[in-house]
Amino acid sequence: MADKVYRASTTAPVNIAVVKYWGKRDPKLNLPTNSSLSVTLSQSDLRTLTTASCSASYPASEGDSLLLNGEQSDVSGARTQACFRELRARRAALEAADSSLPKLSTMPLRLVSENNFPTAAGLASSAAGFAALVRAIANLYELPASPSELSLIARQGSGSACRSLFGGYVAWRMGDAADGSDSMADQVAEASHWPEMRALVLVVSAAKKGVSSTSGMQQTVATSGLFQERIAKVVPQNMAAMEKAIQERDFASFAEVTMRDSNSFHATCADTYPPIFYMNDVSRAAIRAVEQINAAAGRTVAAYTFDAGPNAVIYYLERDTEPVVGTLYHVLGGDVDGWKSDVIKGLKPSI
Ligand code: 2P0
Repeated sequence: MADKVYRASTTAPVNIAVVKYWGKRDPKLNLPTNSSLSVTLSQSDLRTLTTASCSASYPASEGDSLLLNGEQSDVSGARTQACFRELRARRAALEAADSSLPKLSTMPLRLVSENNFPTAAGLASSAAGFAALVRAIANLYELPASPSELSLIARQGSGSACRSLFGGYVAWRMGDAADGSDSMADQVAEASHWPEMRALVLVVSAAKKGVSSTSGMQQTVATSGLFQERIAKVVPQNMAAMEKAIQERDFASFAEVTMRDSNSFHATCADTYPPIFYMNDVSRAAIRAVEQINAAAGRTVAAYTFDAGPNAVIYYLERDTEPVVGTLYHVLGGDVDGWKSDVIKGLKPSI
């Protein structure tokens, strides 16, 4: 029994925010300055697969470890340690209540994690990564935790990770408790509520971003006046309008709020001192292309959004694939310097 290896695996998908998380009111607990809302993409397209194992036979001197895409990764960071600590505490409580349970909480953890999307996609992987890490260990420990409870833990690994514990349309409610106990995600609607939704990732650059999200948002909180307007007025309005648009399957409203919120987020980046620029000329060409597509269609058929980097994600409905995807290939394919042809298209929100 002493050398028995306990093991559990899980996958977690990538999510792309349509109302952006940007700013921490408590950097230690990863508590945000505003709520956010995202669409979780299909696991068959973009996901992290993580296996967690533990055993009394794993040498204690080696401690916990994480093999990420085949390479040893550092687990000593405060965020990863916070996730391990929270999960072990919950397991230890179960073991204290039932002495017949094996003492998994005292054993070293080994994690093996793989992304199925190419690094060249230039997508941030921390959301899917921490969501998979937390759920794999929760499964290993047989914790009776709901997705919302797990989202509380994953949030401490990376803020956006709390949204990847759910499929479909997901809100991260900022909460107001000082200990973060009410800052967690919930599902606004299942993917099946709006099955025509599609996302297209336009890869401008796979290069690692210049300013990390963590440090970028700290600089914005500290220096941008525009940011105060965003968190007090713009985001609360956008959250309400976005939830309504999703409930009513109103693509024109969904698209307008998505584009306005991306623009607002990047405006606060530009208002940060010194300014932060995540979009480049190629990103702005994608915005113009979406404007052209919508003007030509005479209605809103496409919405762009940009995270902390130059790559665009375009949301559209399946029935508008031809004018949206066809035109983007045509407009951006050959003519724009710096554009890469490798796009990931037709991504469906996960079930
Ligand atoms: C989002 N981003 O809502 C926003 C939009 C980037 C722009 O969440 O410091 O990697 O680990 O909590 O979650 C990226 O920030 O930051 C992010 P940490 P995270 O998706």
